[in-house]
Amino acid sequence: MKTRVLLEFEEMQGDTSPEVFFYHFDEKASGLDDFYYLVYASSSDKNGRYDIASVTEDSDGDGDIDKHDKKLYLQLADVFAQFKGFQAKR
Ligand SMILES: [Ca+2]
Ligand SMILES: [Ca+2]
Repeated sequence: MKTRVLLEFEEMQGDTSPEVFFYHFDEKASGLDDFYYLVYASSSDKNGRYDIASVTEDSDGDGDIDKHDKKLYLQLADVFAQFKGFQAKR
């Protein structure tokens, strides 16, 4: 199955540290509302270093879901956090 992932900043708790959302779509997705899986990452120190991820997918494709899968999402969130131009201006 081919998967597409959409990354988006969204603020969940109303603080100044946006969460990163990973929307997963398969090839049958009809639009942006039609994702089949959602992971979010959060920065507990609110410093753009992401250390909390919701339940994750088997991102490394080794057949299990473990801390390495979570780590990949967190690393991607860390990189995405540097795309300041994509974050909402307040
Ligand atoms: Ca937040
Ligand atoms: Ca895995």
